[in-house]
Amino acid sequence: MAVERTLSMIKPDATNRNLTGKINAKFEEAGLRIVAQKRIHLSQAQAGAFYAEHAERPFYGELCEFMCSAPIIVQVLEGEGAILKNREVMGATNPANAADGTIRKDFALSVGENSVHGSDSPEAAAREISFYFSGLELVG
Ligand code: RTP
Ligand code: MG
Repeated sequence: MAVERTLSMIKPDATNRNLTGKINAKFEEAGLRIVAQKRIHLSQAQAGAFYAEHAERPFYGELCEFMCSAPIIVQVLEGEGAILKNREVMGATNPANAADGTIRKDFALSVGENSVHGSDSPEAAAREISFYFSGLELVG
């Protein structure tokens, strides 16, 4: 399987509870290398732009407000099949449906406050990585 890069966000519910280290340990244990990482505080407009694909969904307003309610960690994870592997490590969107040992099973508070985001396709990964990082910030 090819080495890929994927965009990850550690969401406000997790940064508020100082869970960045525990979440990063799960990525690293799964063989995902953190090749870029920074802490930022999104504006409402930036959160809206990042989640533009969800603009028509009923939870869009709530999601954007939540994502700019506190700082987040944005990061690029690299590894074999990293996009799918990260989705596995994250677990199901709704923590009630997430498998044992996944980030969302262990840490998420609800379907909305679910601790992490991960790109869901190669196209999304390319778009989402370039939303937050320049080429100079990506150290392989
Ligand atoms: P993500 O994009 O964050 O990695 O999560 P996902 O693919 O598992 O979920 P997606 O359907 O893309 O939804 C994006 C985020 O919106 C929030 N959400 N809230 N209240 C709700 O019913 C609801 N559904 C989704 C979650 O924070 C979800 O991660
Ligand atoms: Mg998604």
